[in-house]
Amino acid sequence: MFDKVLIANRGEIALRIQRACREMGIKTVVVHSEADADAKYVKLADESVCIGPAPSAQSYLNVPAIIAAAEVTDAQAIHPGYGFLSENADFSEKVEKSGFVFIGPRAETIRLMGDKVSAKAAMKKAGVPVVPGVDGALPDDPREIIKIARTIGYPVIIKASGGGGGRGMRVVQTEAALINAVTLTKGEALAAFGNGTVYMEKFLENPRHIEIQILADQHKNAVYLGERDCSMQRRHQKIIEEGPAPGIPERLIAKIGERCAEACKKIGYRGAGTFEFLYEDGEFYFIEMNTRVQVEHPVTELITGVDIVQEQIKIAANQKMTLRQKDIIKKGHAIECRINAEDPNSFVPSPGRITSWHAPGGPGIRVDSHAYNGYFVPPNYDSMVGKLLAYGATREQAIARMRIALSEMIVEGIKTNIPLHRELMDDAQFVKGGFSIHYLEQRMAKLAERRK
Ligand code: MV4
Repeated sequence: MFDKVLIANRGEIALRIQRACREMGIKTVVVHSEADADAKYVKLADESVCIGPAPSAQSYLNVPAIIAAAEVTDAQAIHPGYGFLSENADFSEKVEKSGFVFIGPRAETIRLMGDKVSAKAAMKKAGVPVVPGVDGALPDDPREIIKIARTIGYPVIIKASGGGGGRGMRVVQTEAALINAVTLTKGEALAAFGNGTVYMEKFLENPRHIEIQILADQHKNAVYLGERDCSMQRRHQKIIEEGPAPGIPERLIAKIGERCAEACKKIGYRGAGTFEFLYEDGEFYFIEMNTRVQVEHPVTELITGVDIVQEQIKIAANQKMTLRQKDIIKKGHAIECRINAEDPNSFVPSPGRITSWHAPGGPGIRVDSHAYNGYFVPPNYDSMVGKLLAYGATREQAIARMRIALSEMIVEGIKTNIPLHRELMDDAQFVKGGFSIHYLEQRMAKLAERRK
């Protein structure tokens, strides 16, 4: 096992990784920007290294500075967390070439999944169901493109191969709009990702976003840890995640989960990962794979009792997974509310000094946050200041506990989305469960209409 791990991230996930390391007897180095120098989680680490000024491009994305920090502190492995460099194949390659272990998949796998056309092809070949349509990149010839769209049937969606997470997509309703939409998407993709490759899928009108968490080691073992329903989102920012997914039969989850684990073995996947699916009318359609630990991983930890971050570290250290599929038993229900420093109505970020912070507690409550009384939320990064999770024997109990926790929670000095979460815990559709990815935006539009 490693003696010392460098954490190349900030905020709650830097603290989360630190806790995993501490429990395993591993020393930690946290790298930080000037804006994060005074944060308590930085002081809690065994060592810390300032790697640059506040802007991410000069600190959390500064590859030479991070590798130099690993060298001077004698760390053996680097945990990238989520965001920043976590899905950057060039970074993972440089980390390994410099003699450190990258806690994540091989660079080759990150590259394969980063390109959505190749990811989809690889998953289809490995037996994972994908959105029906014509596979591969779109050709240049407009007549060919029109033919492909006719085969698929309208509406279709044009997606950038270099995109993902909602970047670089366009829905097309009619043939008249098709070629212009393809040209626009290609141009945007080239500008944003340096890759003008686009592909086409049947557009699913009202899907749910269901994802499968997996773990795979370097000894041909792979398991799935069940699913999360991440449909409560706005502009591709998830707000609430939960598991199990309400109303989806366990046999369907087991079937798709087995396919995912099997696919991991086939492609030689290493580490933790997530298969993202759209779910509509009882069918799963693979859209993307995330090759990192995700914000919402604690939902799965609460249901399975598996510490996903510790498993990532053990896998990176080339240990054999002791977990077998039969040992993974889903129990109870977990809900996560992302607590963001933002206006609850306009979603405009609200950085600044937290003048009062009171975290809830009690049975089934977990708070993953680096914030505290007097903490300054820097304006330079993501607005998430923490995650509030509620676990219960049933979904009803988890919701009841989440309501109480949200009523206890106090954050003053900045605006947060806690009022929105309080509303959603009493929202009839949320309480019923099983809403689509469009629910939150439709609800907001309705409320705005009523205010007129
Ligand atoms: C889709 C889709 C409907 N049909 N693909 C958006 C993020 C990216 N991961 C894929 N996305 C979508 N792909 C087909 N064929 C609808 C979305 C989508 C979406 C997906 C997951 C979560 C939120 C979403 C919000 C809007 C659109």
